[in-house]
This record gives sequence, C-alpha cells and structure tokens, in this order.
Amino acid sequence: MAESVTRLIERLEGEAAADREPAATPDVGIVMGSDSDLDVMAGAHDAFAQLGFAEQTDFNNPPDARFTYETYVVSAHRTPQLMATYADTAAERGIEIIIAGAGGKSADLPNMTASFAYPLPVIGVPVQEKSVDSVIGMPTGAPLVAVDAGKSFNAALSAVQFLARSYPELADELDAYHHELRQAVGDVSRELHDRGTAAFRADRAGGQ
Ligand code: AIR
Repeated sequence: MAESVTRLIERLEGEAAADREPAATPDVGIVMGSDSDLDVMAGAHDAFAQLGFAEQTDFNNPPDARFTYETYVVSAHRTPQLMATYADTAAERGIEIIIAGAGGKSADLPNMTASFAYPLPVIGVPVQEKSVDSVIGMPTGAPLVAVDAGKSFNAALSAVQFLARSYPELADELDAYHHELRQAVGDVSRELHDRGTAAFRADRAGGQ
C-alpha cells in the first residue's frame, strides 16, 4: 500500500486507541472522494462556520470551539482500506456523524462509509447530479440519509440537527440561523414590493 495511505491509517488507528474527552474530539467527520470535490463540499465548511463550529486540524490539539469537524480525502476506489479504517474508527475517535461526498457515476464513498460505520449515521452528498442514484441506492437494512446534488451546506445543517438532540445549545444556533434566513426573505420581499420590479431588477443586475 502507498506509504502516505499507510501513515494515515496508522494515524486513525492511533487516535481511536487514545482515550479522549468527547469535547476534545471532532464531532463531525467530513470525507470526500477527491480534492476536486472541495468546491462543492466547502458548503458544509461554510455552514459549520455560521453555526460556530471550528475545523479541527490536529487531533491532539483541539480548537477552543466546543463543536468541531475534521476533513479528509478518502476514495472508495483508490484507497478502499483508508475508507474502511476511517469509517471503522470514526466512533472511537469521538465522531458522532459523518458527511461523505463523492462525484462521478460511481459515487460509492457515502454508501460504503455508511456500511462500515454503521450504526454511526452518514449523510451522503452527491457531488454532481449524475452521482445521485449511486449515493442514495442503498438496499433495505443498510441506511444512508442524503441531500440533493451539491447541497453540502444542507448536509452540515442536518448533521447539526442530529447533534442538537444531545446538545441543546446547538438547537439555539440552528434557530438563530433560521431567524436570519427568514429576516432576509422578509427584507427582500418588502424591498421588491416597495421599490417596484424594474428598479429592483436593475439594482440586482448592477450588483453582479
Ligand atoms: N471518486 C474518487 N474516488 C472514487 C470516486 N468515485 C470521485 C470523486 C470525484 C470524481 O471521482 O469523488 O468527484 C473525480 O475524481 P478526480 O480525482 O478524478 O477529480
């Protein structure tokens, strides 16, 4: 096996063996099939930032934020052993939910990660429209929840909804986010109505 992959596998196994407080481990694991998926998967990163999460880049040195996530590239087809180890060790490493994104027509990372990580929940993100069938097509008894193509932002919101059942402060974060969202719709609706369609459209076009 490639040395870089072996080292990552050993790292994950070492972290799983370490006895860490839940507050010091990543709560969510984000994996994607390739770094070419990053532009789409960055939506999850944006959502987590809005909800007060920090990215944990060193398992041994967590950020100050109480809630954190980590990010890896794990390919179901190029690095199947790494995928299996990531999913197998996730719960012991303190991860409570995994977001897995993959593109192309053989987007197998979300569903295979879900199979290895079971009963840990996995949210699948089809990176492209053509990946939807391969992400969501799971047989009975092998569950995976998934968002629509490209909707990694919603995957992160859903992950926080799961976590909020155990951590009420996250429900407050989700409420605050929705409040802002509604506020923005109300503002734009009033502006469209009060300024009139032509002026509103002209300003939007000018702002682009
Ligand atoms: N992929 C990577 N390993 C297995 C799969 N299915 C997916 C990636 C990416 C696409 O293949 O998730 O969306 C193309 O990857 P790349 O690295 O060739 O750009």
